[in-house]
Amino acid sequence: MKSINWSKHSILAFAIVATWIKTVVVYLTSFDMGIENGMQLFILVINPLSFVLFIYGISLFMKSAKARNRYIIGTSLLLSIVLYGNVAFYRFYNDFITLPVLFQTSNFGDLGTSAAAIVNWFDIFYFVDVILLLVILKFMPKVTEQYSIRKEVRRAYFVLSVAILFLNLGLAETERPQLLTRSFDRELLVKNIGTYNYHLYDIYIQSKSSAQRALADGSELIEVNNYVRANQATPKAEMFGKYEGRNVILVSLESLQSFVINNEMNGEVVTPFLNSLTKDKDTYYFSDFYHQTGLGKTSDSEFIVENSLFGLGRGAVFFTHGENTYNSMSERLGENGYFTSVMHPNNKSFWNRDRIYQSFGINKFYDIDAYTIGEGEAVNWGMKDIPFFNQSVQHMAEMPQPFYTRMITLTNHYPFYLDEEDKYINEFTSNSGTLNRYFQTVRYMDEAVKLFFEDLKQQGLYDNSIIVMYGDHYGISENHNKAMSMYLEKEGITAFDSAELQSVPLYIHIPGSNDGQVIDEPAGQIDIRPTILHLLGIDTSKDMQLGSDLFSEDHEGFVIFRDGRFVTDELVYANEVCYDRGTGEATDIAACQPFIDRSTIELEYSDSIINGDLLRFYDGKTGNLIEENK
Ligand code: GP9
Ligand code: MN
Repeated sequence: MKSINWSKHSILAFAIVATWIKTVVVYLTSFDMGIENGMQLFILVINPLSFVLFIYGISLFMKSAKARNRYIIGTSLLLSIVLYGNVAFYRFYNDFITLPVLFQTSNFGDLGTSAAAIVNWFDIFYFVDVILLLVILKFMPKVTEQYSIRKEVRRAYFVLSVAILFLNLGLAETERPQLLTRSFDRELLVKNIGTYNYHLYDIYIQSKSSAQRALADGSELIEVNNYVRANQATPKAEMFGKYEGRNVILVSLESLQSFVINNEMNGEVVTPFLNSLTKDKDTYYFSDFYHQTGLGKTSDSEFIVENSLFGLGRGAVFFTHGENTYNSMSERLGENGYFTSVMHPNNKSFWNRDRIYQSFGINKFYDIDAYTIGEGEAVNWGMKDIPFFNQSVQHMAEMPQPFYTRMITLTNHYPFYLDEEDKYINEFTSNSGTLNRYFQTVRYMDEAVKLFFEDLKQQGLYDNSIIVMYGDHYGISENHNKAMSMYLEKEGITAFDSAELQSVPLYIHIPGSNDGQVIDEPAGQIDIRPTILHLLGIDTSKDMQLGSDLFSEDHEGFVIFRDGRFVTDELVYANEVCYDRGTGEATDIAACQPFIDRSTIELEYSDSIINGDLLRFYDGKTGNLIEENK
């Protein structure tokens, strides 16, 4: 077998190695990747390789040395520009470029004015591989020789590139399960699959979205509008506007499910404070309330609460449709004189929050940079809830009033780790460490909420606010059914049980209302938007929303899950089986059929609004279609 003559291929080999090394050096010096262990570093080092091999490998198909060399130089220049573009963007925005920002000229307005501060003379380093290639080309005569390459060698080369890609994806999947199906965060994507692959992925997602958008037109909205208008609930007169002008504080309680509320674990109370609220004179507690999220988890719950629409069945709508036109609750409140914000001590680009919050018209995002995390104040995913609440109340004290702020807690997140001093109760005793620890982190969250109420009182913010708290999604997945059945003292967890376990608590706490109740009608996150707006006296009769006011006489106890399951007073539909809620036994599917039909329609309408970006054709003030394409 004839061996490969490396000197002939030296320019190709050199280009690959140079771009590879340069990319890794740039990762480590120009971005804050937060590498936590050897495996993450290893993934970071190999992640540019598959793409670099592939793109330079195309030169192997070129017949003339001139074309080949030109292609290699051109490619290295292009990759350098992409990488450097990200570096410059990152210096300014602390984020990686995503396709839509390239089309948003305002971003570059900002960049332009501070270009001098962003660009340095030593940035020439980012082009070092291009420069070296040019030098080689000039001084190494061999590289200008003509050669042809055997088919098998070429095939082996590309097989290698694909193999490295799969190795990379496999390792990334173990480090960060569901990375590509859920998308999470640009930083995590770059860290795990590399800048170049990330851009391809981003181009794929964004172009899919924009193709669907381009094909849509406003007429699709007529049918949706008819449905929404026919099903909307009239607010109860005595509740509408009853708390006009109050501040609204929404608290997303990470992974909190209802099964721990008013329940014990090995004789210990899990949520003493949240239990007391269920009996409190100023609290409406919804005991049959459900999350309606999909893969987008927290971000889906945010989406549902803000828009009273569903997230998507695939991926995370926060990531795939961050640039759409929305009529969010924040925007409505903003129009009504509210200062609107979100508080969450995490990287701002996580779940693409920084971008979609702009589309929601949210005035300010208090991200990780708005918090000071002292020693011992971080665990698991980041800042602990107690200092988070504490510093957030200080931020609130500075906000113009009335304000609407949405707080997203973090400590009670899988895998539910805590520092010793924050463990108020013992672990549970089952085969699942996850479930065992869950009770402890939930107990910690309960403590955090109690202290939060005290902080609010101390700051004088309590009396004039409405505090709404809800669980964002499940914390214990079906992987822990065995342990769950042990805790619930059941023989096993059926599809019926799993559906009911999707219940999360909802508290609407209104200081001074003196009307506290437990409301056991089925309800879902999609109902939060109209409920709050109506309490504040804001009309939503023209809004394109699928939920309905929980205090309205017309509110229907029918909750649709994102995956097509549903719950009513009497029925649960799961795993294509219709269950009688009273007995938990299967019943005639005919009983469920009308609800199956309606849930299919509602999910479809919600999807069509999002995929077609249809709200750009809708005038929320008049309820009319806007003819011209925005
Ligand atoms: C991340 C936090 C958790 O910022 O909201 O997200 P999740 O994993 O629960 O969707
Ligand atoms: Mn969450």
